[in-house]
Amino acid sequence: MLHRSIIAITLITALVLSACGTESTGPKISVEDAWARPVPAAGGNGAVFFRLVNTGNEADQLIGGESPVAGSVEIHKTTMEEGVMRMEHIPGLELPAKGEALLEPVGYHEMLIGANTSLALGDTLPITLRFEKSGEIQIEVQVREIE
Ligand SMILES: [Cu+2]
Repeated sequence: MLHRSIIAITLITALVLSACGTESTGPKISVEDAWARPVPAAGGNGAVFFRLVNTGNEADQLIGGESPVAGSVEIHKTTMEEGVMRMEHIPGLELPAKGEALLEPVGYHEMLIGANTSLALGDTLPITLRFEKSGEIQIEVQVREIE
């Protein structure tokens, strides 16, 4: 009898979850191909790159992040002006509905300011990405060479 009611509860839960699923609105974000540059020594700065994919029907915005390996994390935009590379701190990066945003070298990145450890090839580091609507998404990032 107890067994039967557990099955009934499980079925009801499954039905409620699937009903929510079909009516879900808002952004639905996944983070793909995350990687970071090596940081030769503690105290240096690092950069994290990835692709954001939003399969939801609402736009969102990447507004920052944090990592236990860095003093702070900022969203930066790299531009080339007359052969000089510049980085500027931007408050947010737009992620369109049913769209993508790419963080790549000579583009956007999440900058690790003041790494508290060196980061060597093959190391992984945790980083929490913060979004305006979706809140926080935690990912693991592998340190790689620039492709
Ligand atoms: Cu930067």
